[in-house]
Amino acid sequence: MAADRLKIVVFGGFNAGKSTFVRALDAGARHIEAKTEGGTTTVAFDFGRFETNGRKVYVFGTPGQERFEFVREILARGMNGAIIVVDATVGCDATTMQTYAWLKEQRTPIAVMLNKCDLPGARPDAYADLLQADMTHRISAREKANVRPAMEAFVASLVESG
Ligand SMILES: Nc1nc2c(ncn2[C@@H]2O[C@H](COP(=O)(O)OP(=O)(O)OP(=O)(O)O)[C@@H](O)[C@H]2O)c(=O)[nH]1
Ligand SMILES: [Mg+2]
Repeated sequence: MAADRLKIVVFGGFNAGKSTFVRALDAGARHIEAKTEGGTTTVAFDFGRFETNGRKVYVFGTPGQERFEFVREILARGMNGAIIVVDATVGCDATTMQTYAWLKEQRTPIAVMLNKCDLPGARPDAYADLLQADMTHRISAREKANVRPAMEAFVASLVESG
């Protein structure tokens, strides 16, 4: 693995909070989105970057809608690790489970972010065992203060195992 530069790709179902997660890591993140009734949806990708321990980390958020499978495949090329964002108020959809199986098959290091834990309807414990990842964090992507340490722990694990 190139020690000083890492590519991490963020997967997860529609509306899980992937774009919010990327923005929490980088206030200057870029997003290619379309308007929906309830807000916005990613139609290409999110891009953010940050540095930790002298390493540059490039973060790509994928679109969650099923029809964008081809975009996810393109963004996944050459990644060092994958994040799966789960909306802990609704759980995992079939597309997320397929992505998870595919990442496991490729032996990509995975960190699961059980998201929206700030909401009263969140049931992270119900989904924690469903996806066996290298690490699992309970977060709110709206809180930068818990997103950054979760990501730094994942980067550290990639560097150690790499
Ligand atoms: N309460 C709460 N809302 C969140 C959290 N994370 C994301 N949201 C909200 O959930 C909605 C969807 O967030 P996005 O970040 O756009 O979700 P996404 O996974 O990128 O969605 P797609 O690109 O359409 O797949 C937005 O209204 C966010 O503000 C969270 O941790 N807590
Ligand atoms: Mg998005």
